[in-house]
Amino acid sequence: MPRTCPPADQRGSALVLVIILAAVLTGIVLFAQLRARLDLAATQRALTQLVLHQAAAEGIRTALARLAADDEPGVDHLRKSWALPQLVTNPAGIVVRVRVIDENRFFDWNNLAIPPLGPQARSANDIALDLLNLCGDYAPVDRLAALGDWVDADSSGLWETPFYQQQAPPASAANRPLFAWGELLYIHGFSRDFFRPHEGETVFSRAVTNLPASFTVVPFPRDRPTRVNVNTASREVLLALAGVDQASAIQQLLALREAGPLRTLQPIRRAVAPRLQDAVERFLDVRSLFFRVEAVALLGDQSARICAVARRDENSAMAIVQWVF
Ligand SMILES: [Ca+2]
Repeated sequence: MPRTCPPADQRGSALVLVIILAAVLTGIVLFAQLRARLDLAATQRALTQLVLHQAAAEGIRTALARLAADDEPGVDHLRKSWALPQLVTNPAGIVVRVRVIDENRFFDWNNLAIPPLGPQARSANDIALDLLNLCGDYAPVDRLAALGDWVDADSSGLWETPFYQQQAPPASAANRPLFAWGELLYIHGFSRDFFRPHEGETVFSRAVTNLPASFTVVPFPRDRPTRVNVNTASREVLLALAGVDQASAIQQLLALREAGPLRTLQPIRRAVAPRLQDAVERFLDVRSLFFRVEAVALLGDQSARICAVARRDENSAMAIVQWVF
């Protein structure tokens, strides 16, 4: 029986079908390849991110080792090797930037939890009040009272839990040290606007210093103040500590410091008025115990940042107090 060819239109339809099928198959293959490439790129980025975190953590570890190896831990100043920013490139080509910030340069907000030694003694509240004035805040009284009630352990005060219970939503005073700056926003008087840089001609723009350069949060429970290091603190922090009427004493102190780090508090004991001796003994030191260590690892367009607050004890042993990722 003779074989017959399908009609031309049927052959044409089959060809079109084959072409469509081939196109669909090609599309599926291309899509699968693209998907595989994207998955591979995402996996490579995730892997790189992990390696960057490890490199940043290694940067933190190296900085802590440098702090622990300090051959004169009883005196700290900003010319020491740990205070110099480090920039290294590891064998994998990752650039790691490490910075150590002396937390004892600043006045710790948490000092507000420490009661004064007596009615005549200069208190943490007095110091913070002068320092806020120098930051351009000329009405800090209620703000500081609210902060004191928030961080002190007791529940007696105008700005304790009953005040926050009347707010929406109701809250309670923490009655413990602050762990981070952000917590201040829960406290009466510390709005976002208060922390925002003030542009233009305002009292804040004419201030001689600012909040980040003056205060810190040391997230560590204590029964005594976090001291300010006389060798690393700014003029304004020292002035607030001694009292704003002690400008000439602080000027003498800064001149002495220029010549070399102070190894005792004796020069400032001699310089400031007798009524301020308590403040010197209680709030000043020539060494630092708390450090903020920041490490950033960079490779191409990727980066990882780790920050830690560390404490150095009397034996130069370092311990992490808080990790900040
Ligand atoms: Ca309280």
